[in-house]
Amino acid sequence: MTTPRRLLLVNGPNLNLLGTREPEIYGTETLADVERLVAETAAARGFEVRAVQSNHEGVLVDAIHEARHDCAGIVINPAGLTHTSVVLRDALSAVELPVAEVHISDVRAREAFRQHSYVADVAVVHVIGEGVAGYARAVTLLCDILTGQAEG
Ligand code: CA2
Repeated sequence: MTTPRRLLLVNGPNLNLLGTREPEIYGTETLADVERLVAETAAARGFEVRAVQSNHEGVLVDAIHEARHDCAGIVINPAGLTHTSVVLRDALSAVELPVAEVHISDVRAREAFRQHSYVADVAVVHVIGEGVAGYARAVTLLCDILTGQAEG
């Protein structure tokens, strides 16, 4: 079977509020802006994108499971589930697709409870604290891996 030219973009709980609250932490761009940026960045590399955002863990797990049928990789900002969810981590691990983990804010410089990510060691790309632009870099790095252009 040929590798599908599609990425799954997953945004976790509360990211539907992006651009409406806490602009000093998360900026003023909206979830729609993020989804557009990811789609445009991926299209430039020949990939289409299926985007999902949910405030419900099980919906995200189902979307990740579906991806194994028709996606080549996953870009995910698990939001608060990053720091709590073995369930989400197990789903990402189970589908055996390359995963790019994105955080808009620099979680390393924030509260202690944000320092641990259950997703980090099942991801091959990590982009942290680069704002919404970090999603574009994550897509580029993931596409490099998928098309065999990664360095090192
Ligand atoms: O920096 C990130 O991207 C985070 O994944 C965002 C999560 C947070 O729990 C992580 O520690 C770091 C929070 C997402 C909630 O997003 C909001 C956006 C605007 C207003 C309120 C929440």
